[in-house]
Amino acid sequence: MDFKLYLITDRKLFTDNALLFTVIEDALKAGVRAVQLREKDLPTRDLLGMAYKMRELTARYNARLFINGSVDIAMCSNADGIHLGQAGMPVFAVRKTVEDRFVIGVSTHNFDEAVAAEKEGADFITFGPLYHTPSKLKYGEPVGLDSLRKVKEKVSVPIFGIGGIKPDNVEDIIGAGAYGVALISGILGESDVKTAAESYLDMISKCHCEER
Ligand code: TZP
Repeated sequence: MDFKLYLITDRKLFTDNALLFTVIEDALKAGVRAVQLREKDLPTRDLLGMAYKMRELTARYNARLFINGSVDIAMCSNADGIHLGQAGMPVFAVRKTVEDRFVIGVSTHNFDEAVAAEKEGADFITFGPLYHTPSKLKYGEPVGLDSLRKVKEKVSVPIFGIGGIKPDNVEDIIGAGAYGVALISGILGESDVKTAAESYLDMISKCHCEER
């Protein structure tokens, strides 16, 4: 794993897709090195078009590209990885098929999902929502840092804290055992995306320096 900040897309935050690509480029200029294309409601061909563009953009900055949920689009767009949810393709089936061709991330929301994801072959997991976030109301109440600590005791793959991440809570999240953080609105919802991304990267490197 060569990134600790995992930026996730949500095109609905923008008036058009071109704007999403502009702000993703601002984040890449700031030093973001991993982007997950997460546009679950898009028809396959539209998603493929976005994946091609996102691959071209992320490659220019030597950044990893993950495709949410879609093994075929990850293959066709030559992405680096696939990010799986709990409702779609199970990790074991994807791992068995792609072997080591793709890095596989898995979204987890409780202890059992986290343990199962590792067992079935995930390279890393996201765990949350840790805090309240309007982006994910359907997952209900935040799971909190104590559950993150419990997952960390059992799971060895890198854990990215997710859900309501702000620069001010990065230190607590990493202190509770997360390897990094994954987020949408904390960066893409800011008017100055480049400065926002830089502040997360600074915070993360500060936390990891203090750990040593
Ligand atoms: N999974 C758990 S919370 C979440 C996802 C995809 C949404 C994160 O969005 P934000 O805006 O960073 O809180």
